[in-house]
Amino acid sequence: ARKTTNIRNLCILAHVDHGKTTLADSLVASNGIISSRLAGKLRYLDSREDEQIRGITMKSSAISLHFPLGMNEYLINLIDSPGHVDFSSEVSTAVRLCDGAIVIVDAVEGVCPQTQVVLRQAWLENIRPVLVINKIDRLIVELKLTPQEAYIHLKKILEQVNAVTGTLFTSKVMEERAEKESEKQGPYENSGGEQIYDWSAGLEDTDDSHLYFSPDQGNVVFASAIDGWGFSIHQFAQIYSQKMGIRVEVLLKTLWGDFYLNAKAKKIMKGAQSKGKKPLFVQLVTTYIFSFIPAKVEKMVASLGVKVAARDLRHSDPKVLLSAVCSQWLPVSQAVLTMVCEKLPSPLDVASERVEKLMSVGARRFDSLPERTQELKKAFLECSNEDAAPVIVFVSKMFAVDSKALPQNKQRPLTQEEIAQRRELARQRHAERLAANQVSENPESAHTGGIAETMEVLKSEPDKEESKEHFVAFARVYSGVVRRGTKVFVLGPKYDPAQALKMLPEGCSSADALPSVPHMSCCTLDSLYLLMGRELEELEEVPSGNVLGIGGMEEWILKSATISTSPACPPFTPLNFEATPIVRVAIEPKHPSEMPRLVKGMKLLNQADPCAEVLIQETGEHVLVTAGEVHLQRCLDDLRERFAQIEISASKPIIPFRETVIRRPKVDMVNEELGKQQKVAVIHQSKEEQYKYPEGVQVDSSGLVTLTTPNKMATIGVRAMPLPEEVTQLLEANGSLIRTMEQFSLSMKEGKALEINQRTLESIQDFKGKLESHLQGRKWRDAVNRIWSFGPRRCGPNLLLNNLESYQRPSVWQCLEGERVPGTALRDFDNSIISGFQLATLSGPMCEEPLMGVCLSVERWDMKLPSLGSHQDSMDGEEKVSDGDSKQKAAQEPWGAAEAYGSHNKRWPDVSVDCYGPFSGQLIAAMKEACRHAFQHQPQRLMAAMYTCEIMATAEVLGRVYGVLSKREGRILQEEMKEGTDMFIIKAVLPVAESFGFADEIRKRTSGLASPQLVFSHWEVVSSDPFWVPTTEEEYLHFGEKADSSNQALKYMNGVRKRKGLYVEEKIVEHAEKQRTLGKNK
Ligand SMILES: Nc1nc2c(ncn2[C@@H]2O[C@H](COP(=O)(O)OP(=O)(O)OP(=O)(O)O)[C@@H](O)[C@H]2O)c(=O)[nH]1
Ligand SMILES: [Mg+2]
Repeated sequence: ARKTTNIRNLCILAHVDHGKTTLADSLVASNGIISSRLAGKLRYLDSREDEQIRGITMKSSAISLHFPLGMNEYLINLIDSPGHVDFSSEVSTAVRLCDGAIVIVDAVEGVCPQTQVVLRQAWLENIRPVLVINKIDRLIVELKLTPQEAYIHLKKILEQVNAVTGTLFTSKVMEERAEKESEKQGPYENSGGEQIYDWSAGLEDTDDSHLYFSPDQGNVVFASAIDGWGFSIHQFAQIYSQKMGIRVEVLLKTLWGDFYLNAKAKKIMKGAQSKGKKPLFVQLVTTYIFSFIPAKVEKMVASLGVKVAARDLRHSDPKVLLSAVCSQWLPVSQAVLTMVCEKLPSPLDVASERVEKLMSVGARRFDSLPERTQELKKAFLECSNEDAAPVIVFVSKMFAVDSKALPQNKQRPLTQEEIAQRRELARQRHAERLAANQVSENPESAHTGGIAETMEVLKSEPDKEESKEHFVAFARVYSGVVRRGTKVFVLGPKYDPAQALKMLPEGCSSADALPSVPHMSCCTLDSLYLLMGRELEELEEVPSGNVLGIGGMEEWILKSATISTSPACPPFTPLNFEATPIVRVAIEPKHPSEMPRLVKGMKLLNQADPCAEVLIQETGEHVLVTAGEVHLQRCLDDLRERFAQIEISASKPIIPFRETVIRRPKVDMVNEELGKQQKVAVIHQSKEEQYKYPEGVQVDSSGLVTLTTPNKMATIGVRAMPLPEEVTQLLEANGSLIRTMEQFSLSMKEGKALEINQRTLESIQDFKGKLESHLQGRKWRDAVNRIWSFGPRRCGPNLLLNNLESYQRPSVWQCLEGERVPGTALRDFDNSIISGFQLATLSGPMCEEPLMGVCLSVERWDMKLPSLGSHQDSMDGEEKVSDGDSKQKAAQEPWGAAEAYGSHNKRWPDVSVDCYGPFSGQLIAAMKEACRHAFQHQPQRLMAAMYTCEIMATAEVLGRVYGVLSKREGRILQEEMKEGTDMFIIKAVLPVAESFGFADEIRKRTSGLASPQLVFSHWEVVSSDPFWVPTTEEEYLHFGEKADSSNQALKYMNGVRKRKGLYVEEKIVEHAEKQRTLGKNK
């Protein structure tokens, strides 16, 4: 069983509750680890208490199984993953270690949002999926479908799933993949002229049919995991081949699809539908399973040779009978594991494209990597177990186990006699205690005795010393053999083999004493484990291609890492996390003295969860960021019960907002066109007039804000404009491209060139083209080429534009230019302007939340030239570079010519520090202030984070669902009937700020029928103006004096300001009343 071709690494993926863990139970039971009677009820891989209580999986866990098939003995490393959207990062950690996946779809619910997500994840990681349509029993018992209806229903579900795969296939990812595949050899033909696809060899065919799910392709199983039965058409083909004397291959091709049996001619014909015949699948398959009439059963049972208990045969509930017969006749584990071994690739079949992706080539060109690194690709492809092969291991997450659970600390399982002995001992002790105490503290225990007592003894014995958390790394070997005691390099995500190879002596190994290299450390692997669900088994060595656990790595690895014996190994590409951590809470210990334990606990939690983030804010608050409410709850439980073991309290969730500006509205708050209303009295002056700008800040009528540094050396003019929505979205979506561009510019500044691969360059070109197409019109002329920076953090959804005509700086798009355009050097302090912009976009003036969708255009930047000569008055040395100046002048003077800025002899030696501090700092502060004022001069709005959710509900509870949604400011996007059911699917969006308790409320109001999953979707402008006060009679009548009754934005804004300890303006309202009286008295 140690042959690499016989290993399958796979995970089970699906939408929440579609039956992953239940199916895993059946597979586990096939190995005798749990009894088959309990399979489906135990949910063995849900080993956490809260997983069992809530009935949902929260952590991925792995188990190794054996499966004999024909002459071969397969080793199957199975990973069960959670389906709830909050835990999708756990899915990412599982998918990374696998070569294939079982995707499950509920036969009633069909394709759900997470089904689409997991299919996408599988594609992105280049792993091959097979499909299980689960809960077939519900079609019989709940929907009461006839065999014919069932066939049509199943066909629809397959179409749905394939539609998702189809869109993935046509998407860019798939195009590239298809391109690569077509270079390889196509299918070969056998003598009969039929095409045969050699799956087991793992060759990719030009034919794309294997990308789709179809029973005749052998990649679909129909199952009822809970009842332990399931089948592929393979099994039926075999049964009928014998019975009817038709070749298995023919049946395989015709059992699914538009074929029917012509009984007279004893032939299978095409065109069942047009001729009104029963398709073969109905006639030979669903008829048996769907019309399970008890009278017929006894005969059938006899003919199948299945043993069914007489009690079950006479059971009045047809479901019991169905399950009793089918689980023996068509055991689900047989069907699923056969499909897995035949259709999923072995570790040897890894595609070269996947290797390059894993090797974290990212935006770089593969051939720009060091030669020794490139050579490692071969090791990946060979997946060799030779001693000479380099060890390459990837750790996708760290999980905490109790020290008691480690095999070293655990006694071997007790034999029957030992258990009996202990039980006796326990009984004696108990009796003694009873006698001693007279009064028993716990009266029940005296009666239960037996097992409970034994459990107590088993538990309490090894538990004397304080239980300590241990971390086990969840990992896979990609090359070489991992042995206990091997010395290895642990490579962090930022490790650069090119840099390291230069620093390290030729041919060194991890056993040598080496100079310290950034992001690399050396350690010894001291414990290796076989992952067996709840149990770990110690191993001496693990060969290539396997999933394993590694103990004792917590000091070296935070969440994930790459381990290798070769320093040329690149760190693996980071995991794709689908979830955006968005729910944050501040955490405090109940007793302040327990702070150190909280800190330690949060550190452990951070390590144990792939997606939770732990931050300490400037205010000293300990903040926990999670993917959603359910995830938050789990993290808090973990902290309380496990990692900190103290009482803690968590703040209300901290809701993130964004700040933006919009175009001046044309209508007022009562929807009347601005300027046309009768202003009966001036109730309020317009905002601009109220707003007092501080000294040194000037604003002209067009909104240009001008500001001078305290030392009067520099003057900056900035204007803020809203970006078109499409542009903001583009910027949001292309953060990683922007980062690559930024890296490129940085390397250019340092005089090196980063080699960017063709594909990335094309994406950047494409991105640029799209930006250009959305930035049209006079206002945006040449804007794309004038982009100075992105922000905040140099890659966010805001733009800094260089609208200084006299300053041509190197473009942010330099990487697209074949050669460097000469003569475009940076002006001194260019970076200060960027930094000021970064600060301004990181926290806005409304409530210090980041900006979004704002363009800040620099239109003036004057610097006073300090007296270079000695004889002149400093004022004479003043030179200007600005738009306001005539162009000729700018062109003539030395400061106008860009090269001059870069020359070193004209730096600012004298002015760099004065009584106002370093000049660059003054410039940064001035730029930041100018941006803030420019922002405030425009109509400001908050943006709220929005969730989307899909709710499934029956017609009766629909009204209540809508009630809850509208109360929480939700909006319905779509409502449709789910085909073949009486359920409605409602798609809605609602603000994250209103979402807490939403899922619970929906569940309660609909008696548990609808249970939505909230997925972060986008940012949306809150339409109300937080600074709004009524200025017309109509507005005044409509909103009343205080005008804050309905101002959601103001509520949000003040909420954030209060939390941050910022000044909360409450004067606006007082002011308003005074104004009004004034107006009336006139
Ligand atoms: N009728 C029916 N119910 C099933 C079947 N398989 C699973 N269930 C039920 O569906 C529910 C969810 O099953 P799980 O196995 O926990 O689902 P899961 O996909 O692991 O869920 P998460 O891990 O939380 O995403 C349980 O109540 C099961 O009893 C099936 O074949 N038929
Ligand atoms: Mg589960």
